[in-house]
Amino acid sequence: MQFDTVIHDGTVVTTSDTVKADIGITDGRITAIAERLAGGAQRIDAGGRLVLPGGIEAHAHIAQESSSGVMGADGYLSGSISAAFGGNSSFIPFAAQHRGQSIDEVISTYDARAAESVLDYSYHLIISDPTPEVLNDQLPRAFARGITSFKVFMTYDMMNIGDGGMLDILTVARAHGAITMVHAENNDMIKWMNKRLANAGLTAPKYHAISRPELAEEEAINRAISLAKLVDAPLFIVHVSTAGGAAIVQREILAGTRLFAETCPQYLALTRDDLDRPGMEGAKYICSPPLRDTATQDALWRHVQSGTFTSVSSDHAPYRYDDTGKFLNGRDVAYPKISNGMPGIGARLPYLFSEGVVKGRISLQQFVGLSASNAARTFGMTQKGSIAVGLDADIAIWDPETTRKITLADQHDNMDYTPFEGMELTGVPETVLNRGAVIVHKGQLHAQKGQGRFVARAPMDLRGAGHLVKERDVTVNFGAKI
Ligand code: DUC
Ligand code: ZN
Ligand code: ZN
Repeated sequence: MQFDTVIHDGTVVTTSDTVKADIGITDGRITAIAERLAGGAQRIDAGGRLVLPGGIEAHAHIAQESSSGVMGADGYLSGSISAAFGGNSSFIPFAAQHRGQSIDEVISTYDARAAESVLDYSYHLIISDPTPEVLNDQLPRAFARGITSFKVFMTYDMMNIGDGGMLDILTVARAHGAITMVHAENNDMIKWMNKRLANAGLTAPKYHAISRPELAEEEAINRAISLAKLVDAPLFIVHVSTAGGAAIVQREILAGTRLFAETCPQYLALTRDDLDRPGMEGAKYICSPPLRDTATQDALWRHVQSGTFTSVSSDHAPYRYDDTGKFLNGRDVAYPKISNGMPGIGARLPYLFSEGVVKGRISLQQFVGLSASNAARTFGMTQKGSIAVGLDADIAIWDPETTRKITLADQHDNMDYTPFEGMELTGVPETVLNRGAVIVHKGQLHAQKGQGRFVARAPMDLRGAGHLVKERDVTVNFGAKI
């Protein structure tokens, strides 16, 4: 067999196996896996290296305006390059609908923005305006194009669609085999806390941490799950930041609810003390939900270990520490006026590998699941997320031993800080391939702007699990078809 590329002498890892094997690649796909493969126009020596599925970043804000209209610092070029240096072969950023926009308009805007990507990509649609046209015509058109997931907000006045809006979206999603992602925080609890803090003159960045109580997340996670159960729709809870929230997710998964969730490196690595850095430095650590404490970190790690989380995602939301980003509303402003989010798309996998695999918290198999395979299965990237004959040759070759300190320069994004600066990590994604093309090798970029392709995703298979609540079951609800 003729191969374009052979990766040889590496240790190939999937969610089920760790084997010494060579991989043959033809026309961007994996066409052979064997103990020894000869040939290959290009041969990549993976001796002493781990050959893993390329990461799939399932939560990133790229070329996206925030809920208050602030454009992030990374477009699809810098965002995808940073992701590639961080061991990813594809990503699924958000395409955000702001009120009054049609979904078709949103998708064509993001198609233009994403044309620069060096990674394959899809979008999760953020829905903030679920009008009848959106629900009945525009979302079905988006599904037909292979956009099979979206995010809704339970907080932020400009985004919050209320419980009724969520039920409508969950119902449409259920009908098409799409999955709904939710930012779960109780809006009124946060507004009430904000008012009390403002009245007391407590405006420094550190007060952001207490303005969004753990209970606000826990209550909203509980409510979101109840809403999803009422219409028997799959649900994905994004950026879980609390022990209580994770425990609810775990309990529901064990009870058979079709539920998925993620946490993020910042909730595992950083604490609210980072918001109390001198001057306005704490602004760098403002994200929502906010950073918590070390007890929460321990609890979240236990949930990572025990399988509560589908993935560990970056929630890359890059606002520079200047007046284009964090301080768009001025430097000495109260915390609610500071742009909300932090970068991390390049650091996600090196962090998870080092703190997870190298420190013995998770196995290599779990790492592969949390970094790529689970996102591929959950979000319908059927050609990606594992190493098997027939799949796209999306591969990350890791040097598992080299130790380095995280620096801003290593992130290759458009940011002027990294919240993980100085963290010492072992393990480097040395070579990254997207559909067979080497895009990063030994610290050098080999990708061409725009070589990434849109990935049409498959609907979720909704057979099997799932429960019809009594009140919607025609056999026991007096025959009401609702
Ligand atoms: N939610 C996100 O997912 N990212 C940034 C800010 C937010 O509220
Ligand atoms: Zn969110
Ligand atoms: Zn986010």
